[in-house]
Amino acid sequence: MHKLFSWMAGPWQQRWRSAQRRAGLPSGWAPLIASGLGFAGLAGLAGGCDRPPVPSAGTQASTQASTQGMVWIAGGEFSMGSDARLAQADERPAHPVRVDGFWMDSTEVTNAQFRKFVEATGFVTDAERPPDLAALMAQVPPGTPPPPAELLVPGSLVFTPPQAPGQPWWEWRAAANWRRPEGPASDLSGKDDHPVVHVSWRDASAYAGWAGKRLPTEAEWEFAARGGLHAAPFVWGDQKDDLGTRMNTWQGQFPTVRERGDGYADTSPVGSFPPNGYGLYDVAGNVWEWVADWYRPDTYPRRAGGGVVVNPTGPTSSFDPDEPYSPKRVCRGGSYLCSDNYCTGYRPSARMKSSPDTSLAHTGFRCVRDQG
Ligand SMILES: [Ca+2]
Ligand SMILES: [Ca+2]
Repeated sequence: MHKLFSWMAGPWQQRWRSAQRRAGLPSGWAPLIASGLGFAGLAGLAGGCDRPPVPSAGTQASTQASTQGMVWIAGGEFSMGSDARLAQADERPAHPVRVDGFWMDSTEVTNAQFRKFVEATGFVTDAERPPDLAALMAQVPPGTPPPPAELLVPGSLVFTPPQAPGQPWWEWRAAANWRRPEGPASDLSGKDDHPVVHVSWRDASAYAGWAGKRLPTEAEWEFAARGGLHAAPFVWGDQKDDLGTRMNTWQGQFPTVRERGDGYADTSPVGSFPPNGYGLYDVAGNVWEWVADWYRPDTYPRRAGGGVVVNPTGPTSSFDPDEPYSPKRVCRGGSYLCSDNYCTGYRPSARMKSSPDTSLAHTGFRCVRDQG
């Protein structure tokens, strides 16, 4: 569903639910608000086209793409997914997967890195473009009323603590984008080494292509995030001790009480917390990270019993029963909005999904590169 729809309130919600019922679909996004999986699931996106936009100028960062800032992840076999108590249905069952070796960015892509890409190519992100109404309406059930024309302006979703129980915590804010993450009055001062946010899957893919890299597959991401600790519930092991020293997440009761127990209420400079066993920083927390795969909740059950799955690239198309008209890609690793008491998306098996043109204040990415 388009991010505008996720923001609109009151009578429009009732009309949308009616359209959902007429289409024989679950009346969706109010339950999502309470589910935690609604973090990004609420936020479909404009554009609709899944093909990453091509930068308008320049080609690649260099013809000999560098592995500077990357670590070599020797491939291997691991148990993907989880059957542990905290695992959501779409993380089950754990199943054997093998991936070949690859290079991976040791950190999330930073604002400074993304700025170089934009300066070299003139690239314009999805959040900086007006939504395409036709593509937007293709992501909601027939009969859904369109948003008011005055809302069809560039913008993105910014986290705003709800003032009352049941209110959404994402606010659609015009002119919010990667350069101005809180809206027109904000900028990136002091945030060069913070992860870039408000970038869509399409934007992330375009950056990766320019850098001579690609987005990791979901299997590559999870293999790397586990850091050699296969089947451990956390990227550092089994102990749920002092999470504030491990990663940048949410301390306090989400979504109303935000404490700075780990030192950061929002994003943190990449590499502010200890790396995992493979030398990768912030694979738990800070920002969610786009991966290449389409999302389906039944990806893992479809693999079960088939032996070791080798270099899986995910399903060929997406389906999310919560929003069946909105194809979605997978995000991994949790964010500064994930809390111990509410959302445990920082677990290495946790999966999030969002439409490929969605941008959010807590979602970024990192890239990988093949050997050779
Ligand atoms: Ca924090
Ligand atoms: Ca992360």
